Amino acid sequence: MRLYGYFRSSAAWRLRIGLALKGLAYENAPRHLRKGEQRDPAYLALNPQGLVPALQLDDGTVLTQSLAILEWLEETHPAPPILPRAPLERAHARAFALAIACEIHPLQNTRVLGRLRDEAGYDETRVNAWAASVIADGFAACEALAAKRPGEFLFGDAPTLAEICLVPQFGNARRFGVDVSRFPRLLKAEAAALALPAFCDTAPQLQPDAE
Ligand SMILES: N[C@@H](CCC(=O)N[C@@H](CS)C(=O)NCC(=O)O)C(=O)O
Repeated sequence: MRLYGYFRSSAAWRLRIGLALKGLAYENAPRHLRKGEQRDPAYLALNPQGLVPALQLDDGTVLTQSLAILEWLEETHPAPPILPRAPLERAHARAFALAIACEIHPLQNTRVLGRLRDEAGYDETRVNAWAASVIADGFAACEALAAKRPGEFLFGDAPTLAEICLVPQFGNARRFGVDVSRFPRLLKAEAAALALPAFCDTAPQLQPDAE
């Protein structure tokens, strides 16, 4: 398998975590987002959305969208599971993951911040403030969703899609200067996850393309 990603891409980090949890090896194929390599015609032929990650299987099939790929991984390599067993808990874990992947992350994505600079004339301070505020608002909702969850992890005694989305989003939160101390339940889940090699060994700064 070949993983098209970028060291700082939180969506690609989700997949690195999922692959590591499942014990699956892959070849790294970084695309430098700030140099625009996600828009190279050869890459667009693989993923017309011009986004990372994409996972190319050994038969050439290309999978896109991190959560769809993680669900595919769960279906094809069920052990260890990355979703709770009970249907209701699975729905809650998926909802938490989607709260990050659909409602927070897209608003601070490279191309959205680029449009704020190029079309709305935002300077760097204002761009970073925008990113920080959408992450902080989203994390406040996630903290409320998670507040009454017992234990270390959010949905049971092992990490699920929830932590797989949460930990990389914390990376973005800190990068944009969000005061993460406001989110104690989320921090607890992050700490539990980062104690595991699948989370800490796949961190952006440890990637071959890290700068
Ligand atoms: N919903 C997509 C999001 C993918 C995504 O937004 N990736 C970012 C990096 S984290 C990207 O490729 N951005 C490039 C750009 O905006 O041009 C997924 O979960 O895979």
